[in-house]
Amino acid sequence: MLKKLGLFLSIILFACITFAVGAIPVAAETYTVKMGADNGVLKFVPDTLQIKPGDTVNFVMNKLAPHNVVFNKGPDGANLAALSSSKLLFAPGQTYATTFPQDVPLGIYQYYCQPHRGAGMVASITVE
Ligand SMILES: [Cu+2]
Repeated sequence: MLKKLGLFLSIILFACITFAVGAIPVAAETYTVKMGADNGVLKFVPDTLQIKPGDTVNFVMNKLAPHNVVFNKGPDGANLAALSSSKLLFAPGQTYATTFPQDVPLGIYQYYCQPHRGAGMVASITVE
C-alpha cells in the first residue's frame, strides 16, 4: 500500500517537473542573413535557415547592392507581405529585420531579392 502511494507520488512529482520545465519560455533568437556573399556571389548567406516562431531574422546589406527581401511562398495562412520589405538597401551594414510572430504558421518560407531574382538570389527559411 505504502509502496503504491510512493509510486503514485513520484509519478505526480515527475509530471509536475515535466510541466514546469516545458512552461519555461525559450528566449527568441536573432539570426543574421548577409545580402550578397563575401566572395561576390549574388546570394543570401546562409540561403537556408531553421528558426522557431518568435525568432527574428536580420538581413544585412553586404555586397553587390541593391537588395531587398520579398517573401513569395509560405504555408497556408502565412502573412508574406508582413514579412517582406520591398525597400532596396544600398549601403553596406544597412539592415532589415523581420520577426516571425509566435503564432506564425509552421513551414517553409521562400523569398528572393527583386533586382537579382533572375540571377538566383533566392532563399528559404523554415519555421519549425
Ligand atoms: Cu539583390
